[in-house]
Order: sequence, then structure tokens, then C-alpha cells
Amino acid sequence: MTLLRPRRIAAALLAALLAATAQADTATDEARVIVRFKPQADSVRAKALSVRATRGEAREIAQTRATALGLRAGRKLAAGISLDERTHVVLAKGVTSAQLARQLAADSEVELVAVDQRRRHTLLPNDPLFGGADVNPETTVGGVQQRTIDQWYLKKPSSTPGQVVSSINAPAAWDITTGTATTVVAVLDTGVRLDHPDLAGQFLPGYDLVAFSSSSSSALATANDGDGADSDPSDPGDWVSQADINAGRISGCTTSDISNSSWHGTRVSGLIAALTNNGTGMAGVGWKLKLLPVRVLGKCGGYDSDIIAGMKWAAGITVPGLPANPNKAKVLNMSLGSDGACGTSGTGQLYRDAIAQVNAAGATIVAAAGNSEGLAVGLPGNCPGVVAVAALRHVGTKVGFSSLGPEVTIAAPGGNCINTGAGQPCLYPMVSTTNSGTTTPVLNDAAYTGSSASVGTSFSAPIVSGIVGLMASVRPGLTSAEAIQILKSTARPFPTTGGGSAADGNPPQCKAPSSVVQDECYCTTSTCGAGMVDAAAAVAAAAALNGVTVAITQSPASGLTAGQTLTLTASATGLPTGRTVASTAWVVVDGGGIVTSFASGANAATATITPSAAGSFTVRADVTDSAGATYSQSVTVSVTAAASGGGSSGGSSGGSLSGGGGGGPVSAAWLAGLLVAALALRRSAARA
Ligand SMILES: [Ca+2]
Ligand SMILES: [Ca+2]
Ligand SMILES: [Ca+2]
Repeated sequence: MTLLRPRRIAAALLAALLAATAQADTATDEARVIVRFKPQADSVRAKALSVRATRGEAREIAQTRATALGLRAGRKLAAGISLDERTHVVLAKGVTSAQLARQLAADSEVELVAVDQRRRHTLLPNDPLFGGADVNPETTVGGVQQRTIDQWYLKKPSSTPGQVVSSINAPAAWDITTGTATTVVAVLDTGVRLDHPDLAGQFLPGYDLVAFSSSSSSALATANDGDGADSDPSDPGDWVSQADINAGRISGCTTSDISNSSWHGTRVSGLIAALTNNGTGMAGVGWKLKLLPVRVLGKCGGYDSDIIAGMKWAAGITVPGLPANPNKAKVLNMSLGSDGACGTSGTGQLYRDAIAQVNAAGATIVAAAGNSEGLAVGLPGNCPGVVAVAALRHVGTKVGFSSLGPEVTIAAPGGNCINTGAGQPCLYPMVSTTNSGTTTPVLNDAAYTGSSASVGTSFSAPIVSGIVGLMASVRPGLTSAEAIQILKSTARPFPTTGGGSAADGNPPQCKAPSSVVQDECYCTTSTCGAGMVDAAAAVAAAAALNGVTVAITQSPASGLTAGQTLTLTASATGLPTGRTVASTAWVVVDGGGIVTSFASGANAATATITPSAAGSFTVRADVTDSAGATYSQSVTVSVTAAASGGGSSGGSSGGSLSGGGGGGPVSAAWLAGLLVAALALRRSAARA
């Protein structure tokens, strides 16, 4: 694995960084300057300008002053707007703005002159790996396709099929916000390298939950840091050696797991919130977001129990035996998973319960769809309430390794190679922070992934997590339902041309998942989510929701018992002027096995629902206004047993917990983007 270090490509990229924030003018343009007259200037004392003047009055006074100034300068001057009592825009022809500014600055009545420069909207970071506004071009040298690696996936997308169309339009989002430090994104992963220089100061105190569930020798071997749960979520490395396999220390580990350390959590972290605009390394999607490292994976993955405990802890939910998390996450990134349905018993129900709780706590969960090469989405990405992210090639087609299916919410760049032949470099990887240690970490290592196999849905998910973090930065009360609705409604449509290559031919349209693999294919809204994620449109839509609150009132307000009917009423306050509530829809987010649907009013402001037994359930109200914007609120309702019932609650709970599948090691747990994706790419390359 060759790591492309920033100093090796810095020179080539520096030129691209000089994207000017101001445009120079030429003598053919109208010269524009801003002139401030001295308070004692004759033309100011001759007739004062009140800040309460009408536009016409202000213009007349400004023009009188400009005319007098022009007479002294020997040049005809026109006045524009006034910024205050003695500061005006002044225009002239046949001269550059800079020349005019120099000439007028010499006038005895003038206090200050500035060229009225044109500013560009786009805020670009100066990090060398970002590589400027434009995507670096492909070239061919000696028959080998080449490209100077940049953060193509963040840039403004092209509208030309076959070009980089899947990039997320981050610069336009950064014009709105670069994130706030009070918005926390949790990274549930292998831990992180807290000492990576391009992540310095980005991490809040996290937690290590690997082997929290039990301190068996197998669990401790998975943890690889000498103990069970602890307050240090740093990544000690997750390499697996033949010796590990021979010793049989780790449940579910096989020879196919033998690999160097992945530094997976560090890769994910950099994409979300690497230190940005620091002149070093890479840019993150959310420059000022904070990261909460939650270590749940070690050697050969991790247990459902540790992962579920980590989800709850990250969202600020109390977990017995863990200290409280004072830095409640607004977004949970889960670039992890494995095979299995998100059923309503056993493991699936445990994830459903945790997801509903996390969502009700105000946090959005973003999960990788998985790297099954076109098979179905894995757990937990296939659970309700999760933003499941499929991966796109740079040209907007589904990349070979990505899973697909109706559970996918949205698609984002996941990195890809150009498979024109064996040995060709990977031209569109997901550059991120890593560590160059093959087993244990190199301390304080400023390493970045280069053109090696840094691809996978693992890296699509953090792109979306960063975007949701930006959305929550402009709308702190953002709910998971709002985030999902916005991501979908602002997505750009998938391309229908521009995929494939001379070697691979034009790919087919993606089909519903089956037992047959699907490599590159043209996405549809039933296979890859609603479209290609657009950061700028999503952040703007989140900001537009500000000031609107959906409240849910319950009757009875508390103490609901099994068999009793609950009446729920949703109302929205703070709608933008001129808008009214157009419709309300109620959704059972998690029935908890005690409700399946509303008894009445599922599409009205007031709805009723009747739980069959004790437990809890979560419902959501989606209120849509007359302009088509939807605002959501969830509520989790606790239900106690009816007085005469007895025992049904315990039975229900026991059945749920023993439903099969839970508790075992995730033997097929994948660290998406690494081994699996690399294998898929090799297979793909071999066929080409
Ligand atoms: Ca530990
Ligand atoms: Ca630890
Ligand atoms: Ca940086």
C-alpha cells in the first residue's frame, strides 16, 4: 500500500489553491470605488445626508458630491448608493477601478477610497489535498491513466454525463455554514487515532465499548488494548495475523480476516471533520463539527451488544454501567454492519428499539448500505429510521461493491477505480486521514490514504453524516425524520448515461437485489435511494425549517394502559409568513409489538391508537405546510399493563429478547471499504 503524502503532491496542487476571492477588473469595465468623505469636507457641510433620507434624496446628495469631486479630478463621476452619511459608491468609465481609487484618494476632501471588489460566493479551503475548485483532470502517460488525487467528491458537480457528477457540492454549502462546534457527530467504529495532526482538537471525550458486554478471553483479544470497556477510544490497531487464527483466540475470525490494521475509524473521522482550511492535508465536510469517538469494533469486528450500547451512549441515553455522555451526539455514523434482516424479533428488534430511542433523543443515524457487490443492504442499514447510504462512482452510477435495495435512503460518492486493465491506478479514491502502521500505530502520524483501495460505502456514510452535521448546525433542533425528508427531497436525480467504459461497456440499470451480484449499474430510486446527495441544497432546506416547531399532545397525558385508546394531536407553530398547515400524516415508527396502525385519523391532525399490551411504542407526526415543506416530531409512549392483565408484559419482553440471532459474534462483520471492496475491485478489474 502506497500512501500518497501531502508533501509529494503539494506543489502540483498549490496553483489550484489560488482560486481568487476577488476578481481584478479591466479598463473596459465600469470602474467602481467606495468613497468616504471627511466630516469637514465642504460638500458634506454644504448639505448633510440623513440616514433616514429616501433613496432619491440620498442619490441626489451623493451625485452632487460626486460631481464636485469629479470636477476637481477632471473626470465625470456617477454616484451609486450611499452606505452612510458620507460614504458613497462612485462610478466612472475609461479607467480601471484601481486607477480611479488612486486618483480620488489624493483629493483633500476624501478620507478613504476602496475598490468595490466583486466577491465570489464559493468558500474554498486551502488544504492541499482538497485541490482547488476544479476536479483534477485525467491524463494518460505511457498508456497508463493517471490523475493527481484530490478531494473530487466534495466539489461542485458537473452537469455533463461521464464527468464527475456525483460530487456533493460542498463549497456552496460552506457558504451557508462550515458547521458549529456544538454539533457533535459520533463515529461508532474501530476507535480513532486521537494523535492524527489533521484531526487535532476535533475529538470530544469518547468511550471504548469493545468487550463491554463481557470480558471473556475472546472479547479481550478482539479489543486488543488489554482490557474491556474504558474511557480511551484510541485505535490500537485491528490487524489479524496467522498467529491469531492459529491460536483460535477470536470468535468468528478466519484466515480470510488476515490483514493489516485498517485505521477505519480514523478514515471515517477525517471525511466528516478533518481540520479544514489549516493549510495542511485534507478538508472535512464539516470544518467545525466535533467528533465523538465510540469504539465498538476491534479485531474481526464487534458484538451487537457493544454496538447497541455504543449507539445509546452516543445519543446521551443512560446505559447501566457506563458514565453519562455529556456531549450528546446529533449524528451517529455507523460504517459497519453485516448480513441479516432487520426483523421484528431478536437482533432486528434490538436494533429497532435502539434506533427509535436514538431518534427520539434527537439524533440521526447514518449507516453504510454495505459492500455486498449489489446484494441486499445489511443490518443495521436496512432498519427503519436509519439513513442508509449507497455508494456512487464519480460518474454517478452505482459502484460495483455497493449493496442496494429499497432500504437505501440516499447515495453518495464511495470511491472507485478506472478498470481499463490490470495495474491501472485507482483514480477516484476517497482520500482521508489514516495511519501508516501496519499493526500498531505510528505515533502522531500525518498519514493520508492515497490511490490505494480507499473506497467503500464506509466512506459514503461519513460524507452524509457530515452533511447532516451541517444541517444541524443551521437547525439545532433537526429531527431524524426531517433530516431524511430533506436529504431525499433535495437529492439530484441519478444520471442515465455516462457510465461504463470502453472496456466494460455500458452498464445495465440496477435491479432489485437477489442472490446475483450487480456491479456497476444505473441507479434507480428503488435501488440507490432518492438520488445523489447535494450538500448545499440540503443545508439550505434545513435552514428554511427554522422557527417551525411541531408539538404533539397526548390524551391521556400519561399513565396509558394496555387496551386504552390514546388520542394524539399534532400542531405546528412558527410557520413562515403566509403558510398554513396543509396536511398531517401519522407514522408508526416502532410499534414495539403492541401497535401496528392508527385506529383513526392517520391522515388528520388528531389520531387515535390503542396498544394491545404493556411496553412502549414510537410514533411520528409529519406536518406538511402549504408550500410543501414537511416538519416532523416523534414521541415515544410508555404503556403499563392493564390492572387485570398480569404477566403479559414479562412474557412479551422475554420473547423479544430470546428471538434468536442476538449475542453471537458478528462473524461476517465487515469493515466496509477495505477487504471486501478491494476484492470486488480486483474481481471487476480481472473481468475488464
Ligand atoms: Ca478497552
Ligand atoms: Ca481503549
Ligand atoms: Ca486539513
